[in-house]
Amino acid sequence: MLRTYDQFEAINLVFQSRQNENHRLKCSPLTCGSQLLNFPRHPFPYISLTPSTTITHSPSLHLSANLPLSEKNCKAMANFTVNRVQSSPIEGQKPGTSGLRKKVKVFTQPHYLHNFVQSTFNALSAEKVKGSTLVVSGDGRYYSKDAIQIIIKMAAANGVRSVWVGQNGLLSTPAVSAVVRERVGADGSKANGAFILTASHNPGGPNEDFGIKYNMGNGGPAPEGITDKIFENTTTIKEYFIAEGLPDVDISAIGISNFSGPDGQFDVDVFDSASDYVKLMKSIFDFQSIQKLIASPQFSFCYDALHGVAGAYAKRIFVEELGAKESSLLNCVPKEDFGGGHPDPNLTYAKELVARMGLGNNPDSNPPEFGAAADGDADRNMVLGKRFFVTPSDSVAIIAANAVQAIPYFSSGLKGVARSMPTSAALDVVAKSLNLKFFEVPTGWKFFGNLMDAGLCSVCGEESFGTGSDHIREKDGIWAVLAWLSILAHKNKDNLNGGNLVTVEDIVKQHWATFGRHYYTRYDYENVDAGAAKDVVAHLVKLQSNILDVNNTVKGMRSDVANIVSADEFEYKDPVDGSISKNQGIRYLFEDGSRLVFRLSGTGSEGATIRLYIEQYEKDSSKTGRDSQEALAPLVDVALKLSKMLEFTGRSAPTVIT
Ligand code: VG1
Ligand code: CO
Repeated sequence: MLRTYDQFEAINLVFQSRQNENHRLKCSPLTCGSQLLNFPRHPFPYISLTPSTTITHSPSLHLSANLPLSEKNCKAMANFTVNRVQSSPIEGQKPGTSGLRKKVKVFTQPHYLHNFVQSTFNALSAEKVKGSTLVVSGDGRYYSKDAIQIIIKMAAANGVRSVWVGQNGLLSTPAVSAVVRERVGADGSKANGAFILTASHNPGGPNEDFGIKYNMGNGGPAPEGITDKIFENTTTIKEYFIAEGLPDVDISAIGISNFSGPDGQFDVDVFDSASDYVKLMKSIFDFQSIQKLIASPQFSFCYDALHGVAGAYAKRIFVEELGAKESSLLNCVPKEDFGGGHPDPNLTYAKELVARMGLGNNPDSNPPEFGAAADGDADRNMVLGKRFFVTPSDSVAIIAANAVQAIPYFSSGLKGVARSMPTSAALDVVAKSLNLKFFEVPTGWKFFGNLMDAGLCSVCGEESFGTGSDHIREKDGIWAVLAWLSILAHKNKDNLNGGNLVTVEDIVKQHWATFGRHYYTRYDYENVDAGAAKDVVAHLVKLQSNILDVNNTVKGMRSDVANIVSADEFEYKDPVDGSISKNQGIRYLFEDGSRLVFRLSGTGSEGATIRLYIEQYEKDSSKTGRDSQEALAPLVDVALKLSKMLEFTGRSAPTVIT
């Protein structure tokens, strides 16, 4: 009997044999079980079938068999072709500190996303892309779902073998990193890279930001060598490839869909967004001891996901695994527009949490002992104690100082520690005292990856609420919270049933008493005119050529600051691959260890953001308890006058003070 299926439709075929014997089936293209039987160059081959064989067929499949086939039990398979679409370069696709971030309106113009994705595939080279497994997901912000379908189709057309998508397209940035490093596919495959769809702490929604970045097989952001190549490709692109005839994949349901194209089989694997990450966290921390802390009547906890993707993990980890109350979760339902807020966990934007913790305007009268927040893609963290803010630069230093005792993953010691240049030197003091390798890298997590891959660094952090370790290759907001809970659990292990709780504030103050305190503040001037920002930079660089003059000017402004001993633009030579990154921030270094650092943000999507970082070290433990803005007032004054901030930008105050 001969049956031919020319059109795509979900037909099911089951091979039936009266004699229970093996038969041959003539087909093209065809998959049989999980085995690909696609012979584009050899149409109509014969394959052997047993009565139990499941046949998956594709749109223009021609089947002819000498046996009756019933339409049952087989999954349909779409057959797609590759469409080459003519395109041309679009300006401004240079990835910044962490990927390409632009307004949704920019991303949705014809060819915009396509050009960037194809430029990335081209930068990775066709041989590496063909047959590879790619993770595609993000923080769920507006336009993510459309972008995922486009990337799936482009991946298929570029010969990718499998695309892995977190359910509903949700995966936090750290979870993507964990999935790339740890997850094993149904067929034993591992991921080769990932597109992360996020603009992180930038707002989302039709009038706000979208973003995309590529991560490598180690789970970390593409290094500058690759991002430079991607950008170069965007300036010369002439065409991109996209699958024609591939239907949109339902990313709301867990399961694998199979398709077939000119390069063979193509799968989309939709999986649970949290399980791989939760498993990894359980292998790092002692969940039982954290459970005891959370269960203690002396302790109380709250967590604010600012409607970012962290919500998808917070419930699983803090409530289901660790026993926190549901009511301890704030804004933990991920939303496309982050509820209209700015998903940036700092004292300005995490207003609700700040009030709940007894800080800011309208503080709660009975705040919890511990509070934390995450940004849109859950790689950042802000840690607060009762009426107490922990500076991120202190946070990484405190985690490093306590890691070996409090966190099982580090029990055999730290390989080394690292911080970004503008981050305070609190970590340096810990490294020195514990005799650890220490590295200072430019801003952006991509610079930590090489150190970790080379086994040189275990814990690292940035002043911008980013903390993490070599368990993955991204900063990790929930990891940082678990690290703090572990430290609290460790310090309180003997007094959870009555004794006095060692609080977050106690831990920080004890740290200052031991290591000294780095007073620290950051001023952000957001959405400044780009020309004005360039002028500030040019002015500050010019001043650096004559330190003597600068010191005279500074002394005229304030006599109560130390002398500047050197000034430069930070340059970094990667100790692992020798690559050099220039112009990574303007530094003024003072005799007493104080620093002023100026740099332009690389994550904004409009205008320019000037960041000013101010730091001063106080060793004398009797002087570590001052208010940081008050302690830093003289240096702030000098920084603003020296940079002529008001004159150049017209701004008399920053948008955000941290
Ligand atoms: C900012 C931070 C930087 C961080 C980067 C990405 O960059 O300063 O420390 O690595 O954001 O974080 P910039 O160039 O704007 O200063 V995230 O959470 O946006 O991935
Ligand atoms: Co982020």
